[in-house]
Amino acid sequence: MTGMSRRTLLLGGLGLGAAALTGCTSAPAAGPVPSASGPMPTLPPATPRPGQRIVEQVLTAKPVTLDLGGPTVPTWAYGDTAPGPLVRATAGDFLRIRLDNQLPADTTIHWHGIRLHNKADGVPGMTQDPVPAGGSFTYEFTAPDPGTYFFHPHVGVQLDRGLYAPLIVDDPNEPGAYDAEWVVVLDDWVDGTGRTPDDVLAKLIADGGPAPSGGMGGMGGMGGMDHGGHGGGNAPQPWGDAGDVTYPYFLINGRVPTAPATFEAKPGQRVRIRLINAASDTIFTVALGGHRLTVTHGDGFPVEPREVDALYLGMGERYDALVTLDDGVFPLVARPFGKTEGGQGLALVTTGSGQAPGPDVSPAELAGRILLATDLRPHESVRLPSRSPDATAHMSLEGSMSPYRWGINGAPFGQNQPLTVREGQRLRLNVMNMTMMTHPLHLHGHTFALPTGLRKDTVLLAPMQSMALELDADNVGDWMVHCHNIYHAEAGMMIGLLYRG
Ligand SMILES: [Cu+2]
Repeated sequence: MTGMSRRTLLLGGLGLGAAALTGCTSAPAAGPVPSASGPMPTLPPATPRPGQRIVEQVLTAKPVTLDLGGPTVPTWAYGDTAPGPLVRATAGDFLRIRLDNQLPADTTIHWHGIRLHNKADGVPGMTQDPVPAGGSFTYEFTAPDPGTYFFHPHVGVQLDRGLYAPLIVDDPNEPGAYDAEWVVVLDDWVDGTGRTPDDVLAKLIADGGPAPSGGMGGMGGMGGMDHGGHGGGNAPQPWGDAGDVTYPYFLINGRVPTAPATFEAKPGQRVRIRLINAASDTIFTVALGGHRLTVTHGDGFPVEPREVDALYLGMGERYDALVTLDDGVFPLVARPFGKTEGGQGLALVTTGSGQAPGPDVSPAELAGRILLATDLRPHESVRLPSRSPDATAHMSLEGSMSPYRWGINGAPFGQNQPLTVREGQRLRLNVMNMTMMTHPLHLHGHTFALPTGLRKDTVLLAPMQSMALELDADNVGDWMVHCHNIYHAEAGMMIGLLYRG
């Protein structure tokens, strides 16, 4: 396929987006289908192919009062629960999801981790206009890759409300050698407890003091070193200072640990656990008491299976793990890393009789072997082909608590120079974390390869850590690269990655 016809396909997608904006939900006739035989992988189609299975769903974002298992909180959610309704498809399906915005604010949906058509990516001001209060927008895209994903707004700090839900893309070629599957969504909760996430951000900025005049001049280089304000030096390894916000609750599947969600199974059954960290400011250490977990997928992509006692999940990360269940009642714990208030996240796994563990239970596995993404190797089927980079881009993660400002390459988003790439290039991103905090770095529309070859879309970068990430520029559009601490992102720790001809 020539570059010209590839561009034609993209323009077809633009037209579709405009139709959806005006409320027209009928799909235009399918355009030309890109050939699969070219040197480049095909673009994810923007319109359904003849015969393609279509998954349709309506999501209503609205104010709601949620019962977290005792505490009741006014918040915003997709429907009447948080996490919101599961969206489930099979790889290759076409998703047509209408967002009805009943919030008193603009919103969008970002389909986190999906290699989708750019116009469905949900970034206001970059891939679409925000969906106004009372408005609706239909997201239409093919989900090309199986895996565990989730979705959330890409507006302000709305992610830290109840606006998140899992998106599971099944693999038609996977045998599914397990008896049950559990989707486990982790969250840190503050909304409706006397503060909203907007209040939290305003206070972080106010407590950080006035910004120096003259813009971001102080942000470069070691600007992050003045982030010593809350005990980073004494925090346990490996993540140092891992969060800015004190939360009253940590939730698993929307429940506090005194009224936990319960998963039931039979002893000896093999379960696939799909873990999603939908938190805004919290890295979790996850363990299932009395069990070891065999990690099989990271951010949706298969890995060489690895048995661990526990694993870290940064904000926006997902892992799948298999476990063969013992007989009894067991705690599934999500321990917030480096936080001393608010307890922990807890769910129960019940296969027989036994005393339910208390909300503060501390399984021995939390002190065992804890998986880092850098310990994993990719499954050979998803390893990027060996190739020298055609281009290199540098990303310096910078910022400080006082003033509360975060940025990339010397300036906050909107003032920094976007990264650029040409279609077809292998791009090396040399990322340097120049701060004393850990940041989960997330790339839209692609997965990158770690130096080990591990394919991910979100990776934790420890204080002062550098990492070379590689990606194939196979999805034309304007994309974001950003910290998935939503407060850092909103304070400026984002940068564009734009395809240029
Ligand atoms: Cu960050």
